[in-house]
Amino acid sequence: MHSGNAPSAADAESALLTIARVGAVLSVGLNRPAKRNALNDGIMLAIRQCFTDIPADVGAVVIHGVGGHFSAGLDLSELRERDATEGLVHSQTWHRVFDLIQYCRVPVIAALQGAVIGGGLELACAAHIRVADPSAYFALPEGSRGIFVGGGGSVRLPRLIGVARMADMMLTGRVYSATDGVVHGFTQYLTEAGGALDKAMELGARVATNAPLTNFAVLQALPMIAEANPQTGLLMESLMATVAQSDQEAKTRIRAFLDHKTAKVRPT
Ligand code: 1HE
Repeated sequence: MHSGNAPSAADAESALLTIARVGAVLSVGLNRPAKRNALNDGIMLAIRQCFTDIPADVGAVVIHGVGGHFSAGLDLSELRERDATEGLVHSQTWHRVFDLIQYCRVPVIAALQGAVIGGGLELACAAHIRVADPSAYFALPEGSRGIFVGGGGSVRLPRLIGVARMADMMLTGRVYSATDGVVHGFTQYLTEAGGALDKAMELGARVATNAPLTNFAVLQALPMIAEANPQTGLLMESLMATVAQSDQEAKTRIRAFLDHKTAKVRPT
């Protein structure tokens, strides 16, 4: 359990995930530390179940790795047993599970430490915000294992770091440090040692207070708009802006600002 926050009575432990509620934030821990949180079929099913059943009063999810690592990626011991057809089905299953994260009703924040490798990096890419501590490192050893990414990495990762950087990682086995990771777009936050989970929980608590329509717009509309042709995108933006600002929540919040009852924007 992360420091400073007592879990509620609704906390649940399962073998493959640790799940805890801290206020409006659901903390989800990958829990195979002896295997560096390698992603086997069981843990993928547990993630699918967890993200299918996000309680209505949860406002953000933080996903992290139990032990010193986020995830060593695909459980390679399961790969040995798959033929080509099973491989396709497996990859598409991963796509569906990670889509549940990307298109989650609430923001998902990944707290990263240690190995963020292969499928572990693909999982992290499906989150909306990534926070790393200095121990985190990023790698795609698929190239040296004779395989390819299969969890949406070739779609999501180039949008963060660019195709050339991803190709280099896969071809040469290049490993990026946490410091390089924040510079090159793998993550948005770099914390002090051991601070990723607490920072992610702090961010989770904050984003959970946003107007639900704002979070919807950022999670569901923004990525679609960014991929659309400009004219379609601009129209979608106008429609989304109109829906958001006509919501009572927006009116209340803007009134609070005009009445000097809410925080101003200040430089950091
Ligand atoms: C694993 C896995 C795994 C560890 N599958 N069992 N991913 C990789 O190619 C990364 C492979 N793992 C490693 O390079 C290292 O294990 C780590 C850098 C992550 C950690 O090193 P270390 O020294 O802390 O631990 P370790 O002793 O190597 O591993 C501890 C145990 O975890 C050990 O098992 P044990 O029974 O001997 O104790 C390891 O075998 C086991 N383990 N990683 C299975 N990945 C949808 S496509 C996605 C494609 C990919 O993700 S490819 C990348 C796969």
